[in-house]
Amino acid sequence: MQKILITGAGGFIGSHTVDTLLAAGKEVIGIDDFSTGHRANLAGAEKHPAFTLIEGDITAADVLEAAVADYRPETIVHLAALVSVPAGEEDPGKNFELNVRATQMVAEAARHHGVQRTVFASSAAVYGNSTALPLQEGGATIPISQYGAAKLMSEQLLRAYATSYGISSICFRFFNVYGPRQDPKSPYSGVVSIFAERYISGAGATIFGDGKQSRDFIFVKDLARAIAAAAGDPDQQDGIYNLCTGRSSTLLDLVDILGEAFPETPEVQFAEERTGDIKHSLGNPAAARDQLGFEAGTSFRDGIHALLDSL
Ligand code: UD2
Repeated sequence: MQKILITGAGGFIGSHTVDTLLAAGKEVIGIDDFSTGHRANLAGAEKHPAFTLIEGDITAADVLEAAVADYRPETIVHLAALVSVPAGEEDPGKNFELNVRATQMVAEAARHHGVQRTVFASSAAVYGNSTALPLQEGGATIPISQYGAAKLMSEQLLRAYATSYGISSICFRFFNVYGPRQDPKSPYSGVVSIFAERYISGAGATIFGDGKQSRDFIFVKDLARAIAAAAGDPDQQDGIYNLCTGRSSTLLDLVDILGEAFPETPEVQFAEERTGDIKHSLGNPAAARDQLGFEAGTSFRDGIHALLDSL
């Protein structure tokens, strides 16, 4: 049975990836220190005989090395991270530790123990403020945050490990991911989970700006399917790929869909635009479609309803 080790297994994206890999018949070794992930996210996985959980911090001496030496996975999926742009601005040292040095530790553990491939969670933040929409993998990468810079450095490190040591590398640039298990209470949570939680509790939502800002919102289970395929299918091609839908949705679209589901909710409020916000973000999904056969099939409406059903 193919063995896949996954860092950040208890996180929002990690736990869906674990579930998808287990459903595909893989043996999964998950590592998480539950600093931001939640053990409850792994409730289903922990009942599965092919799942092993290691509780630990991957940047602590030997945690990762020992896990990779013990289990000898074919692939490492590296999702553990300091997970947001604002968190990286608040603590650049921690950002570097978790979003660059940890990647290097993953790559070294891979090199020492014959791992064949790494799959890495990068971000659309590597594109910075580019307005050349839709964003393409070959376009300019000029990050404007500690977080974006670290993700770009990690992509480059993994690419260098591929050329120097032949460890296959697939890096995914996530766009705006939403869906079940994204913690709405985190100050860094995405707008979809914040608004869903507010509508469910009967409170109105506040839009920063005019609501016409748009994002490429991708449903987490679609994203997890792409990650799991990259991890489990050796025929998938090395490279850097956007994980996005290629479809643009505004915040006004979001409140329309939520408003239909909760007609009694108070009118949405409008407030000052958030400093540093970009107006539009949209990815080009062609490379992932053409080279990996991946398509994010879930419509925004269906994804929002799936999220609401999970709450
Ligand atoms: C996302 C990431 C950010 C970075 C960036 C890269 C999250 C939470 N943020 O920022 O870390 O990776 O992408 O491009 O994943 N908004 C409201 N009301 C609220 C909350 C948000 O109007 O209560 C607005 C917000 O001002 C923005 C839009 O919703 O215009 C989307 O906000 P977001 O934080 O979900 O995502 P984004 O793309 O700004």
